[in-house]
Amino acid sequence: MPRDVRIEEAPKFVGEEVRIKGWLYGKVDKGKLQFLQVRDGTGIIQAVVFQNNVPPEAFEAARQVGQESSLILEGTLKAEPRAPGIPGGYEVEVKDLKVLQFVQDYPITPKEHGIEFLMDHRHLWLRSTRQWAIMRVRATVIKAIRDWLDSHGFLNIDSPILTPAACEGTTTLFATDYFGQPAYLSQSGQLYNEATIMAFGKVYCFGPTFRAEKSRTRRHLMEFWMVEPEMAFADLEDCMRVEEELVTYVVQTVLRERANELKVLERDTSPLEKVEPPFPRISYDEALEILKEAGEPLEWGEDFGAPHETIISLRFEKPVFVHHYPTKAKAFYMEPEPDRPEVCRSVDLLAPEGYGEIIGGGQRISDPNLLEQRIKEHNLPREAYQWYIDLRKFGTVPHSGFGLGVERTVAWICGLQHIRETIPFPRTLGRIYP
Ligand code: NSS
Repeated sequence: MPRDVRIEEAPKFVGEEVRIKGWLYGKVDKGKLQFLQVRDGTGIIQAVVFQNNVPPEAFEAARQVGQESSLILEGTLKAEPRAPGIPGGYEVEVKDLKVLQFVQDYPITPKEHGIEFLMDHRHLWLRSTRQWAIMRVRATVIKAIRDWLDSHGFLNIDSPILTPAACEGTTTLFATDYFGQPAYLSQSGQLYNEATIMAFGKVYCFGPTFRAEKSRTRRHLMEFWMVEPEMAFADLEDCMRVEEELVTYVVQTVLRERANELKVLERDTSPLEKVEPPFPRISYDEALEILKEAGEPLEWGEDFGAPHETIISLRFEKPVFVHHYPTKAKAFYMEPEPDRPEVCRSVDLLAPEGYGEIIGGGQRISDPNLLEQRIKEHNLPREAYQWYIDLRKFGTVPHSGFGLGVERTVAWICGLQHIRETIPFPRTLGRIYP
């Protein structure tokens, strides 16, 4: 009996009789020899169907079968250095073949398609090697994040998605109806994390977050995934140290475990190989100097736009921390620097090669009176924040945390132009299909 084998395990089963279940990716017709490229979700392998080796109906099926037909084949697995595939170098000498469904006119062909067409066919586009490679990197990024945090004393405590109030600002919320009361889709779990660290010390939440920003850029999604670690008894420096270790672990894990996928993406991995602690640290003021030298001066107090981040990140080979932003440019909960309250203990991490911000975070206000004052200054409804103020009244401690956007991180590691390819079914401005 042949053994069911997944293509990614092919190297382990050379010389054995195998059965592979998958779909036709491509085909070369050489008369009595049909070369089928078969994918099964874990890779692509060449299946060689020779007329003299298979029953006549199996050979006829191989001749007729079209792109994305579903099929099951059996044969001998061989090492063949010239065979294309992922990983290349293996082929199946087919002894039998059964087609479950003959497909004709699969809409996505090897020719070039426009992006709108591909996005309309996202449900099918995910089958192509490039999208396949990106999703496999994404899965590894997510797993590496969890592995690192789980093994460094962080407890996974998830935060609610339906929330009564804003976290980052009210203009970017998706509102819904909660039995007659307004409710909003969460834009960050941070405020809840600040409650749970006082119960568990170090935590992280990891889930989907929602931003109703009307931004049509290469970096914005309406729905994206964010991991948010939060730590009690931690200051801005502690926060940066955790960020650089976590990001390094994620990048090195992808380099080690997803080399085939990065090859499919034609990613030059040399910049990624340089990612290791310590990352350079510059202040907001120093960043303004860089922008001035680059001929893109910015008024002190303004937050960076994507072009500014690109200029700064291109100056460094590794991800770069920009810390101590102007207090007025950041959220109400940022701890002001005691000797210079016009700047706060905030930090963004900008990815190299022009990618820009992948993490935002910093140290939170721990004094209840200062927090109340800030809530007032920002015109936020005090009642909604009563529980958040309570946290500063019952055993307050210095604490810090950050949020890393999964999709921006995947875009950088994969070397993609646009964030829309980093999530299976992207929600962008003007698109919620499929
Ligand atoms: O708005 S952030 O900068 N920060 C927060 O939400 C904090 N409350 C996180 C925290 O300290 N716990 O967003 C953090 C990251 C940001 O650096 C991006 O990588 C990503 O979340 N992000 C996005 N990715 C894709 N699309 C959109 N619209 C988006 N907004 C933020």
